[in-house]
Amino acid sequence: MRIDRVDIIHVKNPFVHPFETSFVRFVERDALLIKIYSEGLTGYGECKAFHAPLYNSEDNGTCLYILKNFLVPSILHQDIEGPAEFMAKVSFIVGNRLAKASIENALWDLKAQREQKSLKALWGGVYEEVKVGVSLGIEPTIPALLNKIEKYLAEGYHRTKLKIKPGKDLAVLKEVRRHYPDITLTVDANSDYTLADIELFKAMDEFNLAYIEQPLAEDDIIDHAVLQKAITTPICLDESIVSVDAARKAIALNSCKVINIKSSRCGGVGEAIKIHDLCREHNIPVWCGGMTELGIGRVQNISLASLPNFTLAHDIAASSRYFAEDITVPVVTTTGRCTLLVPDESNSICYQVDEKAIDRMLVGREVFR
Ligand code: OSB
Ligand code: MG
Repeated sequence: MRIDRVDIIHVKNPFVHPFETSFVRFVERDALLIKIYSEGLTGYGECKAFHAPLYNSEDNGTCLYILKNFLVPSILHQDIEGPAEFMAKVSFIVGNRLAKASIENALWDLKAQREQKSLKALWGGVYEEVKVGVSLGIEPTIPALLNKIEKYLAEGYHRTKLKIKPGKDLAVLKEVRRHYPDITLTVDANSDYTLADIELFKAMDEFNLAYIEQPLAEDDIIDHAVLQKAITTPICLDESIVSVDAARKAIALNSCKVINIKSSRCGGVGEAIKIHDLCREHNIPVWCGGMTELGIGRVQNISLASLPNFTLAHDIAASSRYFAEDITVPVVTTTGRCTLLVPDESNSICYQVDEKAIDRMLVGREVFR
């Protein structure tokens, strides 16, 4: 496909409630969108970076730099066969996976349109619907958190994940378990602990968590193995799994029993599928992680989550859980069973990008042609 023009679109969309993680309290989704024009079609991708390099080493500023100086020039006015050829072409660039994935995702959108196939068909999805879980931010008080849990349980979310950080962990968990002894509960530490906290994680075993997500640092694959050996609760890696190679090492070392797959974090859907396949061979269940994305990314996540080894509930909440307004028509909404229906050839589910909504959220646009 010949690439005629690329737009990098900067938008901001306020959260309906601030979302607090161990690393920052988000009040808005500050995001870059990619629009690629090719032979009369347009494909969209969403860059999952944040305003600052807090989740990993990239942010919107670094992504914009890499996009403008390397990634856009590598495709503009070129004939690109598809996402895989693009990834091979930019493999000389070390890291910068969130930036690469934003273009890769837009190329998948174009490929699906050109071949008139769903992403589910292109990626080998099998499920008609996927289960959603909720990720709850750190709240100022335990009663405030209990209120949120109650609200989302009433909506039917299939798993409740609590963000934790040092000082906001065991005491919170104890209260939550006292009120909800039987719910499927997990925690996400976003890398905020070290092996010095091993006793704290041993103490978590009594709360019967489905898994503890990313307790230690991104590059601490050995320490995660030591921790996994010392506790019965499964560890689920998020930040650490930046590639299929990272997944291979984590599995070989027994650093985790579950993996959260985010296509953005590992440089695109092509790599995400390789991780999925590897985990399937090794009986490691996976689920689709989220980056509080806008609709473009959220919709692509639904199709990824339809692959066979995505067996645990996903962080693909209804859009309204984060935003009053979103950039797709329709906006992502859960079924009465708190699942999401996967668009494919056999149903009429079709998400379109809402360009008027993008214009309302617009901060700036750079056009490359
Ligand atoms: O670690 O999974 C994470 C949000 C921002 C950055 C990292 C993470 C998260 C979430 C929210 O947990 C997931 C979502 O609902 O999009
Ligand atoms: Mg996480």
